[in-house]
Amino acid sequence: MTATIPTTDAAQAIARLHTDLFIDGQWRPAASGATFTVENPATGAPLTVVADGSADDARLALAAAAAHQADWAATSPRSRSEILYRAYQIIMDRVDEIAAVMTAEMGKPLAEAKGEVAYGAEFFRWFAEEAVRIGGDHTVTGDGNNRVVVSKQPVGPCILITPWNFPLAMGTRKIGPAVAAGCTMVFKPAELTPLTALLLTDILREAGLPDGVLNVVTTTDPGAVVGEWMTSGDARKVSFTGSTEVGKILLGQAAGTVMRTSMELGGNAPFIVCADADVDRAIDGVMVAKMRNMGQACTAANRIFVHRDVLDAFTDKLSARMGGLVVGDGAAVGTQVGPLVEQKATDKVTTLVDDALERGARIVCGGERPDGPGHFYPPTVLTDVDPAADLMHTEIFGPVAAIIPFGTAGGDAKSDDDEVLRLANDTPWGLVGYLYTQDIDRADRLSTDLQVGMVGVNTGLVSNPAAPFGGIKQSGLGREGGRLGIEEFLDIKYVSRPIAR
Ligand code: TXE
Repeated sequence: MTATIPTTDAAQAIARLHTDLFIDGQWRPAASGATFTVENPATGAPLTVVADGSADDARLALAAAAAHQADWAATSPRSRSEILYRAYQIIMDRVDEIAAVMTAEMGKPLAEAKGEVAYGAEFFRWFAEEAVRIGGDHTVTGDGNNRVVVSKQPVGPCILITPWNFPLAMGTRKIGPAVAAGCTMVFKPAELTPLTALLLTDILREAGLPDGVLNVVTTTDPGAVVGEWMTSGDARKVSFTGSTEVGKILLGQAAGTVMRTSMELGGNAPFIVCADADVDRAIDGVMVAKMRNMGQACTAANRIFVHRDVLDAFTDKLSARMGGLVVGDGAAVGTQVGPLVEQKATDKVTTLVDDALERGARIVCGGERPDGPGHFYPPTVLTDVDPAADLMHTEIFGPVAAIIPFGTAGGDAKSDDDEVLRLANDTPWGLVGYLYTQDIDRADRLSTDLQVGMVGVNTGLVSNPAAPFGGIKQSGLGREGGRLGIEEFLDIKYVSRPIAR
């Protein structure tokens, strides 16, 4: 396939990439011959073209996954573990190359991309270790007459669908446990960022993953490709990370075959700064929770609730930090904030900020969209945001810190906590919450009563391969990572046997 080769550092890596579909161990063009162009969001320049798969390609991919399931399930946990560990090592040996590709297609600054590569690789190392620890259970029935052996088996062929915001880590977080558990897979990466996924595919192949275990279909028609997989009856599980809207479509389709589902959907994270918080520490935390990935994370601090006692200090310090960030092409030395992923994203952020301003919010810094190429939005701080503003009820997915004051100056701490809990929980989402306080009892109470799956106490970063990532309410179903991550890819079976006496 011909490709437009850019003149950046990523060019050589992209030129070496396979850009076809990967089905049954073979790179092959889409059956229709169609391709689509991947662009650099910092410049709008084309990077390369990749195969644009259709339902026909999807059918072949799932057929390959189904055909190899039994053999793959019969491999030893140790051999699956070794493949993952080799892939982990290859990724770590090629951090710079993978990060360059990721930055070129997605926009995040190179330093962040390298951090994601290390984070993403760690899922392979973690699940290499979990692969050999898939245990079971054994008991004797109450009457003493039967032995019950509970074992775990791979659920079967899995559908993996990833978003564009963490092009490597969202893939490894799903592929790692699926490989460890002994599941075959069909994998559809986001159409905005297929290149990192294709590089990862090549790495897994190099690490020794057998043909047919991982089948990859890139496409601009996810509804058709994934719809084919969801309705065919051959897939036994879907693991999705993306918008709540698409998650609901998939849940509806999954009902048709009663397929197992893992859904990592949107968030609307509250970031709570209590009156007794260490403000400097809270600023460090919010810079991570808000600005990582230019705010394009489901864990992003969407609503920053600041107690009136520390409001001025927090707002001043935050706007000084945000205003000093260097915005530019993620590939350029010194860039701290890259572009958003596409034009639609900058338009969405602009609309949300305009709505907040119309409802009385004030801009403390930023807010002016620059002219020129690339999908840039400046780091922006808004204060006095009305809890009814649209950005309080939508994922901003951009570098906009929205501050909502709470509590009464020098007021009763208990009623202040009640107020902020009510505001924080007033959302259909429940992925993560952050809170800053130096009072251990308050931390315990707020973390207990926040309606979320994850809480960061005096930290702005909760993602960790050792922890079970996931949310409650409309943020999703299931957990990824940690000891629980592999369970999502395992079925439970018990065998009952009379005890011969
Ligand atoms: O998500 P989509 P988009 C949120 C965030 C963002 C908004 C829109 O608020 O602004 O969603 O982003 C695939 N059947 N998150 O439009 O469409 C798609 O190809 C099957 C939060 O990019 O959900 C991609 O692979 N799959 C989220 C994946 O779904 C379909 C990360 C995600 O894209 C499909 C991303 C269909 N009908 C966005 N339609 C997070 N949890 O971090 C699309 N897809």
